[in-house]
Amino acid sequence: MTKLADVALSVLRANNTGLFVKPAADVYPFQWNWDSALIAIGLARVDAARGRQEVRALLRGQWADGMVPHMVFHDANVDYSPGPELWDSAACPGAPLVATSGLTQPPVLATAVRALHEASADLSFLEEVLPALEAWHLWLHRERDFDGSGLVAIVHPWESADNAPRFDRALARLRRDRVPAFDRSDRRHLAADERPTDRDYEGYMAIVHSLRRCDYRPRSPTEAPFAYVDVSFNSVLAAAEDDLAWLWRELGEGGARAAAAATRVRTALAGRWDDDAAVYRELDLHRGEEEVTGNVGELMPLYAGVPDEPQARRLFREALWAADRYGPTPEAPWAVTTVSRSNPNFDARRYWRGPVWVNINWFLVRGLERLGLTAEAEELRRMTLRLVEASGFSEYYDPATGEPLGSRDFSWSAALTLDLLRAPP
Ligand code: 9WN
Repeated sequence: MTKLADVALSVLRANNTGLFVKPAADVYPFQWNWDSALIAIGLARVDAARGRQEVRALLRGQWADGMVPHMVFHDANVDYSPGPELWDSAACPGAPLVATSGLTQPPVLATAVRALHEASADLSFLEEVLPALEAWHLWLHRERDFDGSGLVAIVHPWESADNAPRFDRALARLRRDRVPAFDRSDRRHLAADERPTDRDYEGYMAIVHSLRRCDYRPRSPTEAPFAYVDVSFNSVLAAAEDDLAWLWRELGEGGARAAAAATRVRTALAGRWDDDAAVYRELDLHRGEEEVTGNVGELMPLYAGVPDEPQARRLFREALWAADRYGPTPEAPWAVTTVSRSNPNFDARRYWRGPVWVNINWFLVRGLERLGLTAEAEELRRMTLRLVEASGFSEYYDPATGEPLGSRDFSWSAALTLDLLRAPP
């Protein structure tokens, strides 16, 4: 094992609660959905049994209708707010015994289960968890494909990239007059200029309070104050459906539903290609117009294998690696930025509004590899490893200086480094 892998592993050990690996020691003491999946992908490289435990712990939070929540509040005496009291999940029909949030997050979990299976096959584990994954994916298509497009909508920015500028207009529209006072534990740990603003949080709270009235199950965009067909979320879903179909075949089943769903989502995403901008268009359902947003989500169909090879090459050259958009420049050598430099809302330090994130780079490396852009994938993979080597396993990084931002010793940055290093299982 390399020194970098050793340090990555020590971060995961330090954040291990015994039941699950928390995203970070102080800032994020509970279990988050896609964090656990990404952590399990790293664990597949070093300790698949521990990775399976991560999946099991998350699935304890699954609701009767199939939703796997974005947060699971396992018993813990910790300083975190807004916490379980905001959601009051126990009052909702079909909620599990453990307290959870009422939202979901990008469904990376099937991809994690596949990574664990490829590292060390365990058919009985597949028998245990595939029905739960199937139920969650079915729930997404049933409950969230509001417009029948084949793509699912998110109903809260916390289901994707919190304060990304692509959500600004939808948040600005919200009524905030009845939002009760709230506390933010993040403020006790992190610099305010690296986090969402209080105005953003008022919007987040307004959406939660509104969704609470329908037990977090809006039947249409009219019942959901925020309804956004997020390209990034759908790209993760398409890849996860592929992986779920693959897993069913390992069990000797056809996986036909998941395979058909992967094709449906991928075809719908392909229809979002914008030939002028060489990226994919997003859609705010309340606004009703597809648009190029200058947010990194518009590159994510690469991860799901959506573009053909000429499109993928254009996306790389004209967007992902372009100096005036997401790529490196002599003054700001670290890529990929989470917001295009040409977007007036680009902010090099503030959370999902510009900084480089390891998980986004990992998704894009995978996508480039999948489409056969091997040299490009390798360049991004090596850059990402140089970044964590220079600046540690932070939550995100300043693209100009590489300065670590947000929480230090962040679990998915460490876990995905183990995967990017390609450590032997
Ligand atoms: C709110 C845990 C989570 C990630 C999200 C990231 C951030 C929470 C926050 O942290 O969200 O859910 O407090 O800002 O945006 O992607 O899963 O790491």
